[in-house]
Amino acid sequence: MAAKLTEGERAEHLPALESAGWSMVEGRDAIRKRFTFRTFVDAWGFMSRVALAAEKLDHHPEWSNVYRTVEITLSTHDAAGLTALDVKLARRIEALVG
Ligand code: HBI
Repeated sequence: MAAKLTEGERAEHLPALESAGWSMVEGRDAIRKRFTFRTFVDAWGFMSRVALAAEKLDHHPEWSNVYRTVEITLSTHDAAGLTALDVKLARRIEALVG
């Protein structure tokens, strides 16, 4: 089972994700980002690509879509908090948006 990120690992990995727009969710050990696209179809295409990336990692986002926005929350349920898997998936998502 994945272990929760240590303070050192958080200091190493979270700043870059925060610069990319991810932030800690209040009251939870989780990170969240809202993506806005030009159209609903662009948002849906993004979700399809994220779904495939998530499936490959066997790590699945909590997310919602409203028209052309997609809000993604990442946390590892098995560990009840952030693990390296969340960092990995967040990075892959960033690579997908370019
Ligand atoms: N996705 N985000 C997230 N967190 C998990 O703990 C998780 C998951 N997807 C699959 C998964 N765990 C399974 O490996 C376990 O439920 C068996």
